Formats: sequence, structure tokens, C-alpha cells
Amino acid sequence: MTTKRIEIVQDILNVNDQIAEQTSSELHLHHIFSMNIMASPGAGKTSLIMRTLAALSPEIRSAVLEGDTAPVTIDAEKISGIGIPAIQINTGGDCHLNANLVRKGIQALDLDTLDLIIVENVGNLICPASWKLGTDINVVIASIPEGDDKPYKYPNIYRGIQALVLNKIDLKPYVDFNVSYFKAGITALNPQVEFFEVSSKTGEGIDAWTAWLREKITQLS
Ligand SMILES: Nc1nc2c(ncn2[C@@H]2O[C@H](COP(=O)(O)OP(=O)(O)OP(=O)(O)O)[C@@H](O)[C@H]2O)c(=O)[nH]1
Ligand SMILES: [Mg+2]
Repeated sequence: MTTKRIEIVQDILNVNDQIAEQTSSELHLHHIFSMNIMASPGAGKTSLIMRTLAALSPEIRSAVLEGDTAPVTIDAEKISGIGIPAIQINTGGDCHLNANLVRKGIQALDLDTLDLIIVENVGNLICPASWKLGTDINVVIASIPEGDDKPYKYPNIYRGIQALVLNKIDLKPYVDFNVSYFKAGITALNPQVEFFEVSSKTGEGIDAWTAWLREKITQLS
């Protein structure tokens, strides 16, 4: 019984990974760079995406896929409100996006007009870690009010990422957050990770983050 259940899960993940590979190939054919953003609810995913789009536009032509567990369009409307194509993906209650949902979202975009696709995953630090989407990089946003112990309590999400953005640094004076302790937890799991400290509210640190991202995008095109 137990063995059968594991096989089914493996099958689903294999199919997911195959679809992710197809997405990756198709995006590369169009010279599109893609980024999957994961974080806990309210860490600042949409806020950082808005700052990033403001810094990269109009030279880099972007679109955003907005994953939500509920059928709401709040985040997608914020993105389309600044003139960037946004597709809302409702997971139907699931706590993560999967490759099939992302593929459907991508099929709704005009790929010939894009250089960058940003995926905002469903807000949590557990489920999104297991599901490849076919993006070039995975990024986790952490934020000061969440506390500095998250890498120690939710380790899986930090293992497969290329960058960690610590957001809401404007709140440092008001919250006990030991950046060294936090960083040590991340680098123990993932020594190669790029680390950025930003405030999506004030704009502090956004230049370094977008410069790094711009270079990644340029390398692909
Ligand atoms: N002080 C401060 N507040 C921020 C910052 N970034 C985002 N916020 C606020 O944090 C709240 C959540 O931000 P969002 O960008 O919606 O967070 P999210 O991760 O997209 O949230 P979900 O999509 O619901 O998971 C909002 O009230 C933002 O204004 C920041 O750098 N500093
Ligand atoms: Mg959001």
C-alpha cells in the first residue's frame, strides 16, 4: 500500500518535470529568461516584482504569471495596472504552482514580444520547493518581520535557489532580526546563493538586485 502511494507521487513528479523541460526549451527558443519567486505570504513578492519591473522596463520586456490558491486577481491587477501583461493562475486550493499550470499561463502570452517572465508562486515556504516549473532561476524572498530562523525551520525551499532577497530592511530598527544568523543558515544549505538586502518600500538595495538580474537576462539573450 505504502509502496504504491510513493510510485504514484513519483509518476506525478516525473510528468511535472517533463512539462517543465518543455517550458524551458520553448522559452529558450524565444530567448526569454524566466524566474520563479517563492516566499511566505506577505513577504513582499508582488512589491519586489513591481520594483523590479519599474527598474527593467522598457528595455526588458516582461510579463508576470501570478499564482494564487484562491480565485482572486488582486496581484495580477497591480501588475497590469502598470502596463505589464499579467496572467492570473488559480491553483484551485493547491499550495503551489506546478509545471502544467505555468505552461498554460505561458501559452496565453505572446512569447515573441518578451524578454523576461516572472512567476509569483503561491505564498508559503513548503510546497513550492518540490515542484519544478521550468524557470531559469528560483528565488526566495524573505522579510525582516518573518524572523531570522526560517532557514533552520523550512530548509528545503532554500536548497534549489540561485538568489535570496531579504526584503523589508526598512523595518530592521523595529524588529529583532540577526542578519548574520539568518545568512549562516542559508549558506549552510546553499553556499552558492546570491544574497541581496532590499526594501521594496524605500527602494534601498533594489539597484544591486536588478543589476544582477539584468546580467542574467542579458547572458541568455
Ligand atoms: N515596510 C515595508 N513593507 C513592505 C515592503 N515590501 C512589501 N511591504 C508590504 O508588505 C505587504 C505585503 O506585500 P506584498 O508585496 O503584497 O506581499 P506578497 O508576498 O506578494 O503577498 P501574497 O501574494 O499575499 O503572498 C504590503 O502591505 C506591502 O506594502 C518593504 O520593503 N517594507
Ligand atoms: Mg503577492
